[in-house]
Amino acid sequence: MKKALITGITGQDGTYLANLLLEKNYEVFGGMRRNSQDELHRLRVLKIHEKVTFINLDICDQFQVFEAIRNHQFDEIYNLAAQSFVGSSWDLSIPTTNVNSIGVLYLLESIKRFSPHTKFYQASTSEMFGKILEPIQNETTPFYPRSPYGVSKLYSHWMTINYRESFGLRACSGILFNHESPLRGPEFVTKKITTQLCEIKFGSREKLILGNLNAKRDWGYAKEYVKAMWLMLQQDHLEDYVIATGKTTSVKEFISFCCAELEIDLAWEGEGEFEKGFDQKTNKLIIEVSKDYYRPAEVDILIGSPKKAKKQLGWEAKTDVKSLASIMVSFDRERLS
Ligand code: F7E
Repeated sequence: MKKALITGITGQDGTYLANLLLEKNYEVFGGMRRNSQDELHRLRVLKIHEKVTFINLDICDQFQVFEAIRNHQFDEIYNLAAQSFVGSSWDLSIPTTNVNSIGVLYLLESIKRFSPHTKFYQASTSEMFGKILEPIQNETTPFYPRSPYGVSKLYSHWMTINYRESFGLRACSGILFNHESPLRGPEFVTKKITTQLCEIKFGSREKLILGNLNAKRDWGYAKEYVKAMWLMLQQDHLEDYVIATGKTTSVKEFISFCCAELEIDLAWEGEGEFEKGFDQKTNKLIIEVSKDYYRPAEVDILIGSPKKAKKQLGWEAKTDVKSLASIMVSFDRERLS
């Protein structure tokens, strides 16, 4: 039985990955900070909260990391612990850097010293491409991060490469583009849209207030993306991969897919911060823009090339963004009705 540690196990990706590894008969350990005990709700949705062995682990605590890695001698470690909300990273730049950058260094250093056979997966991100330098981003596209989050992740991306090249660590990064699901946190735009549109439909909310409606993202289904993480660690030579669908969609288009699912007949008026969405059946204003949700520096558009992942890992995205919107709306509709 292989032993895997998932840091950030209580998040969307941690939950889906734990489920996948349990199906593959791994002994799954979940790293949790002491104060996150109440955050098992996602694991409960998949009914796996009693199948995971939890260990007290804050990756910002150097000694806890050293000890956990020395004592358990894991076969694989998936580092999904992060301050992952880009929007907060300007206000929280120091804690974001501590967990997203320095925490990763503690993990790499501990593996090097105490458990060099352990394979290591680092959750890198399309946010490292930021102000894109190539229209379609692949593994060789230069980076230009636009947020403290993107910068912090770029540090850990390069550190992972550096430990692989300098010390022969079996470590790699998945450069994952946006990936969503019913288990997505409510602060991210897709989940905010699906939840709040359902509430509007059921009459418990009047308006959905958003930021930049024109931002475009390459959105895939998280449940499929965790499979790519696992595949990366099963290769003979560990390398970094872009994981994406290869298609981009605006926030506004995502809203339209969700409205169609909910049979909301939406009409738009105005532009930019004055853009508004009306329900044509009820004549009510249901969507508004607020500059409060604008970011100090925006990533306008991202499109990833999944070619290398398809060729070398045999991985490709199966769920398109419209089906993803449908899956998320169905879940929220059921939950809120
Ligand atoms: O924003 C725009 C916002 O917060 C998407 C994280 O998982 O994916 C995620 O980062 C876009 C941005 O995700 C609202 O300005 C408009 O352009 O859902 P998001 P993200 O920032 O792309 C990457 C790959 C990660 O690695 C991150 O950890 O939507 N937007 N109005 C809004 N965004 C939010 N959150 N809320 C709004 O009201």
